[in-house]
Amino acid sequence: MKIYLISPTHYTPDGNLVKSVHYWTSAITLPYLKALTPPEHQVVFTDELMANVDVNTDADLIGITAMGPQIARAYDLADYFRARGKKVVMGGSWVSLNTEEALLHCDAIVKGEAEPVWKDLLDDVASGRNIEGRIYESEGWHSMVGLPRFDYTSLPLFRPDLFKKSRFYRMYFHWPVLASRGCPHPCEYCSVQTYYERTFRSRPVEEVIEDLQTIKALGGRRVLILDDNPIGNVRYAKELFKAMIPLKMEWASQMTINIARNDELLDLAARSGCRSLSIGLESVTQENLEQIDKGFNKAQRFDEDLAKIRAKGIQVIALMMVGLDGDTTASFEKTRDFLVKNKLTFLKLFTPCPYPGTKYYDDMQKAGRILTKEWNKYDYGSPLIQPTHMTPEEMMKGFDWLYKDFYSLPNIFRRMTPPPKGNYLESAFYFIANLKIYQHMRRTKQSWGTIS
Ligand code: B12
Ligand code: SF4
Repeated sequence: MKIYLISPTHYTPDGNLVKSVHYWTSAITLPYLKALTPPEHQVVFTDELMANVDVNTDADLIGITAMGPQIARAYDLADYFRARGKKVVMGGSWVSLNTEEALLHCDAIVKGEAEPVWKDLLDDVASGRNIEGRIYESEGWHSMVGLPRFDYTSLPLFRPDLFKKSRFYRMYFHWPVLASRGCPHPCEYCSVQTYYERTFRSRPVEEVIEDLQTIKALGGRRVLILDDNPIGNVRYAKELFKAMIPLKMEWASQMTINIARNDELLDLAARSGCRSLSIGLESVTQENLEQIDKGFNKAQRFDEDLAKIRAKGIQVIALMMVGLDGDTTASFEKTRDFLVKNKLTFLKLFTPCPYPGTKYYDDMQKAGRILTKEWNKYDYGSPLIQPTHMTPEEMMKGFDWLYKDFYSLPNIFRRMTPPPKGNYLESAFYFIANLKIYQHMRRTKQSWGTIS
């Protein structure tokens, strides 16, 4: 059987497809699903962010994954292929949390992890059994032991040509590695903890190290640990970081600010090559943090926590939400002051996003505060909920202002100088990246919901 797997891109506000010629990392979903597929089937795949979907494919089965605002495009592609008589199956966190809606567009759904059910689904399709309306879901969670290995050179957003010839690209591209799944925290807007039901599981350390060795053998040194929160189990994280030290690789990831509250863990992260961390600070107002059930973030400790991380030469990418219930129009300036004072390397801003399936969605729905259900707007840079102390227009004006001000030339200089001790090449790299974002913001008129 021929299988065609697709990761769609998302639409721009005027309905065009977002395209890119290079990207700093790649999801592993497509090559991983290929590795999970029994060898009697043929699998090809496309990530639409950097390539065009083969709309005339002769595949028997189309598999579509989707994250965030890609879902709108994913449904359009699913409709298109079904109208041409193809069997279409979808998976990923969005469809898993919204099975009824997704089944309007595809034949069947893989709800949750594919490992335990993908083969059954393929057997059903190959033997002509009816899969329409079916939800393939396993009981419980996979142990994460012995996950199949995939071909790293086939990562859909990896550019082998550039990797060979450009030193800049070799620093820029982060090879994705999976160590764990899930997160034990309760943040109520978060689709990850909702999808994984607050579970946290990890792969055996030696299997992760083998993947890192594979990457190293290919000439890669920079890695993205793509987990949602790799310090979800501190003991495991320490063990992993210790085992990574001899590899002398460099890595980035996303995790909670809790890394700063455990000196040994932070030290091991730095020694194992941690260069940058995306951290969900979310808000400088404690009331906001409590409202979204992220009270483990202590706003009054952020200065101290961030200084500790910086002292280890680790760059911090701040993830912040604006427009939460404790925010007023004065919050934008307060947030900017905080970010500049603490010399944050990058900023990713989010408007509150009521992901369907989450508690936050239910709360906002009950309160009648959801402004739109056009999923292509669920890009984190659009007004999706009615704020309490400002209008949606004020929220977006503040959002745009904060982004622009953070990436203004004077603030880039304030934030990036002096650089943290050590890793000076890294600091130079991030300085250039800031200037590139500055340029990008001058050229692009609208909000920047999908800066990644
Ligand atoms: C790498 C990554 C990216 C990369 C690369 C994306 C790419 N196109 O290659 C970049 C940085 C570009 C990116 C961008 C974005 N991302 Co992203 N990304 C990830 C990340 C870190 C890893 C994905 C991955 O490889 N996972 C490992 C694979 C094996 O797991 P998986 O995809 O879940 O697949 C398993 C199952 O879900 C299932 N499955 C999934 N799909 C399918 C499909 C079929 C057919 C089947 C059978 C099964 C199946 O099977 C797999 C095995 O069990 C995830 C977080 C995470 N830990 O997964 C976020 C994540 C998926 N991203 C997310 C978001 C929101 C975005 C952005 C919209 C953010 C933004 N505003 O900029 C953009 C979208 C940009 C775009 N249009 O492409 C969210 C999605 C939330 C949601 N509910 O949809 C996540 C979960 C992060 C988060 N915590 O919020 N992302
Ligand atoms: S800490 Fe991050 S991944 Fe974990 S529940 Fe909160 S938002 Fe989700």
